[in-house]
Amino acid sequence: VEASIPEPQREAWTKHQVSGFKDKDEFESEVVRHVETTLARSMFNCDESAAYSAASLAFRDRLILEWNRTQQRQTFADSKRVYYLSLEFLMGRALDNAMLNIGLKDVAKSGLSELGFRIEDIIEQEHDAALGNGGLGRLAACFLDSLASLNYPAWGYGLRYRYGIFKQEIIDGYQVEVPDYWLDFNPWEFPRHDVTVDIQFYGYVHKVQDESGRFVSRWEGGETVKAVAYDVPIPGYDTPSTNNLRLWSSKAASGEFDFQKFNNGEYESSVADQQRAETISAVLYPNDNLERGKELRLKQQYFWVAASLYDIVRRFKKSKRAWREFPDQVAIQLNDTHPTLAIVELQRILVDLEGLEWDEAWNIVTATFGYTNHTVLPEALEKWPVGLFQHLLPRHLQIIYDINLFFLQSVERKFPGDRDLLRRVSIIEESQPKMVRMAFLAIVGSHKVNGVAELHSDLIKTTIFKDFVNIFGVDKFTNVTNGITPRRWLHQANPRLSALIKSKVGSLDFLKDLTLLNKIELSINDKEFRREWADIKYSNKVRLAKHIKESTGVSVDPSALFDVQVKRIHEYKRQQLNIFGVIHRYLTLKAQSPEERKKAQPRVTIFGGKAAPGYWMAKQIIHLINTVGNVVNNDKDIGDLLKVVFLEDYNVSKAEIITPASDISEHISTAGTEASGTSNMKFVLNGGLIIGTCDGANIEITREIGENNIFLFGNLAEDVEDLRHSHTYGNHQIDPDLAKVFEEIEKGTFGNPHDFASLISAVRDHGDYYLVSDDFRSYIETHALVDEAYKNQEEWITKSITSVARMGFFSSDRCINEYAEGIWNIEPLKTQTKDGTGKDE
Ligand code: NBG
Repeated sequence: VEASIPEPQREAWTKHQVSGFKDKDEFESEVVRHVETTLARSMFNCDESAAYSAASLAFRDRLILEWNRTQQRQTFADSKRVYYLSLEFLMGRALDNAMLNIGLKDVAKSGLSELGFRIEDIIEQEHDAALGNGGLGRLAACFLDSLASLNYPAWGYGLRYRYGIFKQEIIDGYQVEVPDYWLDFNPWEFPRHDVTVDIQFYGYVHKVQDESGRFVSRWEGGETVKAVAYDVPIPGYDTPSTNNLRLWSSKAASGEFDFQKFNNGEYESSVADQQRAETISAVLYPNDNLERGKELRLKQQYFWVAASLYDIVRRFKKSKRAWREFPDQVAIQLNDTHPTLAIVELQRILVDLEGLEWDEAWNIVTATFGYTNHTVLPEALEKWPVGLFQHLLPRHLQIIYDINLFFLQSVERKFPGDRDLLRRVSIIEESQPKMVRMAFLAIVGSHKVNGVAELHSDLIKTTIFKDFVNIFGVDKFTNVTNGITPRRWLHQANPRLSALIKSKVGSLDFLKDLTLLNKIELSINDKEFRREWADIKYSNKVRLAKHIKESTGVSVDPSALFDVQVKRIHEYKRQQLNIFGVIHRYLTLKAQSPEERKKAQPRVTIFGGKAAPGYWMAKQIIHLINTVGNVVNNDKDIGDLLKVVFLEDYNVSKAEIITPASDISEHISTAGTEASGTSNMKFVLNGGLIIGTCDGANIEITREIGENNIFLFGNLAEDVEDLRHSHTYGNHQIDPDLAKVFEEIEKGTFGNPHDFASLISAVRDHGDYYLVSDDFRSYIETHALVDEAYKNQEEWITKSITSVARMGFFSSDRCINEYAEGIWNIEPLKTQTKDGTGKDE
């Protein structure tokens, strides 16, 4: 439908061109207008929540204008776009980020103050957008920030869950999950009720002859659900570029069917249909690094992928180009295997709906997709039963079989007679029941596959995807080490540190080119600078101590060493190693005389993180941390020498308080299990040191900042397999100090020992898969080194400054530039050019 205004009337439009607020006065008048009209309130009933809404709407209006212009620029330029498909976007709060990226936080601050509000209180009103589990979802959010900040033409596509990750409450030391209904009023999204796509499920396939006599497959019958687009503007930092995150929400496809039911008096069942449709986008699956093969999850995946591809293809078709130009216009990145069906769906669109030959279509498909692997853990690799596919997506299963057939034929040509190889690499696992291996499908259907840190990218090439390296050649596999956005994780979370760095770098340019941080190393001996550096850390710790007091009731001394482990609770991340270490420390202190104890370094050990609701062991770990805290924190002999706290409901906005306040943080996964980790980068960027294993990005952090500035311990990835083997087949002796810790737990010192029996037996009796005992000794010894190092505050500050200075590599901007060049082949768009196209003049 032609919706463009005819030439003669455009003058009126131009005359009334809208623009966002530019100064404090205009901001205030926008806030008042929104309070009085959009929210239908007045100065007599404007609370902080209303002020938050109105301020956010004022910023959103500005953003949407820039968003429109950005989209126009991209359309004019007609250059290649990248589409980032992610089932998770862990965005956190939007207002503070928008104010800082646009550069109008000071304006908003004084405006709000004149209207009677403190900006900090207003920011606090916002509910986190928590549409993700952990690192994978937060990485997607950092990537959106970098894509916009670097002016890349990019869209994110995801699901608009009504319930994000659950809220965690700790009741009597146990995790209790509470639903997170976050959409009550969300000023950051634009519903696009005119942008909808009908998505089909179930039904059957039959072959028909088209006009030219060719046999084509038709997928018919089944159920239809409507996808409705909701757009979230993503502001770039210090640029007018504002990109789009499109989230799909499911609705019943209204139509005669419902209407008929309704008229027949089947009111209930027509409402039930409605609800069933809405279930698809109702809730985020709360698993991190775990897949469970539920039908609804597969439905979510297809719903989201089909709607996104329809949108992408619709946009491409407007340009009236030939299909073979599709990969020149479109790059699609698969964030893990969750969107792998997009490969099949595009093949289906091209072959079944657009009439392309199979091979021509397949060349287009493989040139379009890139796949990022985020884990080697077997329990996290997606597999779907063939029967489930057959039922839900019958045509897609046929296409998968065909993709597999052609792939296996090519393998057979290259490695004739190697039946075992064919079995190993088949997209269909010949198990009972047969399974579709999504990672293999993603590899076969993409032109590049990347891991997220060097060690991880090496591991996928030598272990889980080894055969594919032989088949496709090593060049198909690459590494892009993760990164984080310095806008949120330095400037927003730690404004004083950002200001101090600015005073040495000369400007805020380091937020756009993080390698400029290295300039602060020149000031390493500047007394005033060092004092301010230490003072900032201290005041961040005071702020965290206040938060700890308010949320747990425990008083902690800000001058103690703050030791932090915040991340999803998982056996491979080894919070159990940490808490066993804490018990060991407690026992050691208890055994000392009051005189000896005086020499000990006071510590606060801080934990935070959610356990997947069905993950029994992880929940036991949370429980043990809390019972240990209870005993230790109330022990008069111990006092401030050791405190143990568990902060409930760890999320992005809490991370913004916790990260700047750590002295040391723990990244202690069993070597070879943590693909990258990204909080390790956030902590170091905020001047905290880390204790960690030789795993994931810890290795590259060490390379950048120097071995003297990190506390590494534990066995190496290359030795893990042998150790595991020896546990099972050798005489498995556990570490004597760890055995004492177990004895103490079993004595009932920390409550009913029965509650922790499985934690102990996993190590002692069931092969200690995560090498807790093997690494215990070096873990304890390394912590003693941390204590010693901390006593020398001057040395510590030097380490802290040096580390920050050398963190430039870990900006997500670097990372996005690597994807753009090595995988997507896209260029940034100029934001200002004479002809308005955004293309180079
Ligand atoms: C996670 C890894 C992390 C990594 C993030 C982002 C999954 C499947 N993987 O180590 O466990 O930092 O991905 O790449 O959630």
